[in-house]
Amino acid sequence: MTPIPAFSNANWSFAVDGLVERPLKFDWERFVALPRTAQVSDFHCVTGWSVYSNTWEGVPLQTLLDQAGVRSGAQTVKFYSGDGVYTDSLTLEQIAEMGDVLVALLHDGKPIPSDLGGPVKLIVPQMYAYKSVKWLNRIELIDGDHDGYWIVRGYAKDAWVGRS
Ligand SMILES: Nc1nc2c(c(=O)[nH]1)N[C@H]1C(S)=C(S)[C@@H](COP(=O)(O)O)O[C@H]1N2
Ligand SMILES: [Mo]
Repeated sequence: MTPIPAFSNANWSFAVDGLVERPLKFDWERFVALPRTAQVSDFHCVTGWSVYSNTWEGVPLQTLLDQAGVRSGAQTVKFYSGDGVYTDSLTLEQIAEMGDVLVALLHDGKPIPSDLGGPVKLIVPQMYAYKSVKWLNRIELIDGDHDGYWIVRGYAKDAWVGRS
C-alpha cells in the first residue's frame, strides 16, 4: 500500500486538465459545492476480500468531464493520487459504458477517512478495487494509453468484476 498523505482544507486542491477545453482547478470549498449523487456498491480487492453494500456520495466523473469539455483526440482519463505515487486510468469508452464512475466524498454518510482514501476517492463499482484511486486529486485527459500502479505490477488493466 502506498503511504497516506495528509491534507487540510488549506492545502487540498483538485485539477481536471490535459486535453480539455477548460482546465478546472477546485479548492475544497468549491469542490464540496458541486452537485452530488449517491450510489450503493460492493468493493472487491483482487486478493480476495470484499466490503459489501457501501454507500458512496460524490460527483459523477462524467459531470467533471462535461464541465471541462473533453477535446477531440482524448482517449484516456488518467487518475492521480495525492500520494504522488499511485495512478490508474480508464478509457473514455469504458467510462461511458459503465456510467457509474464516481468521485466520492462520503462513505456511508460520513467523510471518507484518510486511511480509506479521503478526502476524495475514485469509485469504479464495476471493476476491482485497485482501480479506485485513493486521495484522488487530479484527472488528466490524455491520448493513447496509461499503465497504472498495479498494471505495471502485473494486474489486468481491464479489471472487470465478474467478466473475463
Ligand atoms: N493511492 C492509492 N490508491 C489505492 C491503493 C493504494 O495503495 N494507493 N490501493 C488500491 C487497492 S489494491 C485497493 S484493494 C483499494 C483499497 O481501498 P481501502 O484501503 O479503502 O480498503 O484501494 C486502491 N487504491
Ligand atoms: Mo486491492
